[in-house]
Amino acid sequence: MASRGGIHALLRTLRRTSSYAAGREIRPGPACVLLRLGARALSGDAALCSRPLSGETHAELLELSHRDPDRFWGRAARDRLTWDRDFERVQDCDLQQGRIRWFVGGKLNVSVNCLDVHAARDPNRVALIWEKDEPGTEERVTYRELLEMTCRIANTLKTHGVRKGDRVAIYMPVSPVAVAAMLGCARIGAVHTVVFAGFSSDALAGRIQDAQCKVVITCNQGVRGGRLINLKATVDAAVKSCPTVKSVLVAQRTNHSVPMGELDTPLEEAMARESAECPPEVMDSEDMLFMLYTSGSTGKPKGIVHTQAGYLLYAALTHQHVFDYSAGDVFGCVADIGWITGHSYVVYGPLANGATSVLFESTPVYPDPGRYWETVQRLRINQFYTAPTAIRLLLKYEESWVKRYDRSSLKTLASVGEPINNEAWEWFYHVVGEGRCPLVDTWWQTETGGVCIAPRPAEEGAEIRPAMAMRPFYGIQPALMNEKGQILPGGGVSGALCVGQPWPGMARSIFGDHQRFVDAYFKPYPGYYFTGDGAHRTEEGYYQITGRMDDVINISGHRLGTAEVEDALDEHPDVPESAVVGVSHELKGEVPFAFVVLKESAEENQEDVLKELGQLVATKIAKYAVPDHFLVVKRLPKTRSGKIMRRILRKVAMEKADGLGDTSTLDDPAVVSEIVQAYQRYKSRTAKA
Ligand code: 7RM
Repeated sequence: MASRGGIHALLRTLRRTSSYAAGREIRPGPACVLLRLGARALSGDAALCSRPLSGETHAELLELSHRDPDRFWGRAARDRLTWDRDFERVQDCDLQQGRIRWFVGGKLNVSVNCLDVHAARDPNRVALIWEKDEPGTEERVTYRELLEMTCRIANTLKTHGVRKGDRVAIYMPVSPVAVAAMLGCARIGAVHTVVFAGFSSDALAGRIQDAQCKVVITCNQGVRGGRLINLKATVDAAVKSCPTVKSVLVAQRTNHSVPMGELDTPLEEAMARESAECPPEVMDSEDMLFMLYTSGSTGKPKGIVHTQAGYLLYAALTHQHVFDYSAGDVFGCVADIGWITGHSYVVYGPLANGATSVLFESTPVYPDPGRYWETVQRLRINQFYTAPTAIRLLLKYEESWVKRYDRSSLKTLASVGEPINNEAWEWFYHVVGEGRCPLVDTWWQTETGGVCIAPRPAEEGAEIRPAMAMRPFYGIQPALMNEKGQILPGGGVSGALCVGQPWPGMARSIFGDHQRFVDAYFKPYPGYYFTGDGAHRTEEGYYQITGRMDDVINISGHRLGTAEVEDALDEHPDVPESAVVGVSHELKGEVPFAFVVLKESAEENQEDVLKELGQLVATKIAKYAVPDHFLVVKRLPKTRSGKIMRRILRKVAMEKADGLGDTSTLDDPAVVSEIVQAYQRYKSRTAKA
């Protein structure tokens, strides 16, 4: 099957073709103050210059992080990061204005913190285990090797005209080359924007255009679940409408040769021509590190901006404390690098901590539903981090798919992306973890940079409740608000989840549209960051996330704005308007349900039009965004000012039409019964089919 010599053949070639250099000498950061955050500091690494603070319990640290955040974060930053120049101010933030700045005046390089510091001390430590699609074909990459690859890619980017501040799109699945591409950008101060390799060429083009990328890094093909995906062809189609793109660097994942055009350069050949050393660019704490597009409730996906020091520190600290990582552990986060989870817990957090991070290329059911646990056994994975959608899929199979594999290496289980239901939680905890490993439900967002609410850290052995994120991380101050924008104090309350204090990992802006950033996150509740989620706080003060409060839906942990789907549908000449809502789905959590109004002339060939609509969404966005349900209606429920009332459509589609709530603001309440009837006809049709 698709496999070349792999990373080691590549590294051998690279070494033959140019001088090989081991990790360069590094000096510890200027400020040797250690905050021994937590019971177990990273032995060796962070213990460089250790002088523990008094007060070491999680409760005391938590208290400090709230009482004196500058002291807490200042010490953490000086302890955990290697700086070229110390910062002058811990923070300069104003949540009223949406101004977020951390470690002002500090200088550092993120790739140095993720690679050079570890390569200098322990060059042969394994940084990455690439768990390729075919079981048993994994490859290990040491810190020294990853540093070398990173430098070669960094130099290749320079040769192709990339300078500090330029944007580079990365359109490839998880692999060592992809990680080196991200870090290669960080090395020279370029800004990466990783685009999930499941997105269509139109979606890719939209992101490249918005970010004005100079270079795209991709590979000839992707390999997943035994299938080949022609990524290069998608890039070819996308860059046609992207005049800013001057070069496309193409890595070879398979033997398949793809047509190479004028813009294209084979990546490995280019890397072989470059030096294995690349002096790191000295970056300001607040220079941009990367942007990552994510869906909002309105408009096009937004390029969420993260910067250098604060993001890295927060990713590293949460990686250690939320998952109970300790030196030498093999950390297995199976997310793709196309999402924030891959950025923070496959790449930046684990590498900043000198961990061995697993790159999972396959699917939970390839070649069979035992894949995750067979991988856990073979790689001796200590922390396993996945999404509820995968768990819901796997629990349908015989328990023997889990039990036949040795899971004794596991110490922590973790979940992210959407609320985890009780059944999935219990199965993950009892069947996979044998009731032995803490299972942490981690709540966070692209915008938060890292985990904000999770059961850990907590006092040693503290209780974990099923299906609950529970406790805020250091420095996080959640607040729940009612509709009037008032804080809801105490327990037993539900409201809009906000955060009342800035933290280093939070997003800084939306690329090219800072006002949208301020409006979306800081205007709704002045002085607070608004998450878009609702939450419940129990009498004990534990948080349970109830889900999005806006028009964002969550399909298998993938965030999607219903407005994006509507925009795609409305492009069809026979569709004057449409409305999309999310409805529950047993495996995927939610799926899109589309209500479409068709032109009269199109009513005869409805079936064809609906098929075209599905294709349209797949080409404009991605396959996962294609609605599972299409319902043709004469008109949509609207307010007198012309706003579509999606709340009513959601109720209809969820079959809760008896509790439609207040429909008095509807322009014509008769529309409701029309739609309910259309829905019932649709139901009886699909039931027969
Ligand atoms: C990390 C990530 C963010 C949205 C967020 C929530 C939902 C994520 C949980 C969750 C309940 C969780 N980033 N979400 N984690 N809901 N419990 N543990 O997923 O930007 O892609 O999505 O996902 O609605 O706002 S994301």
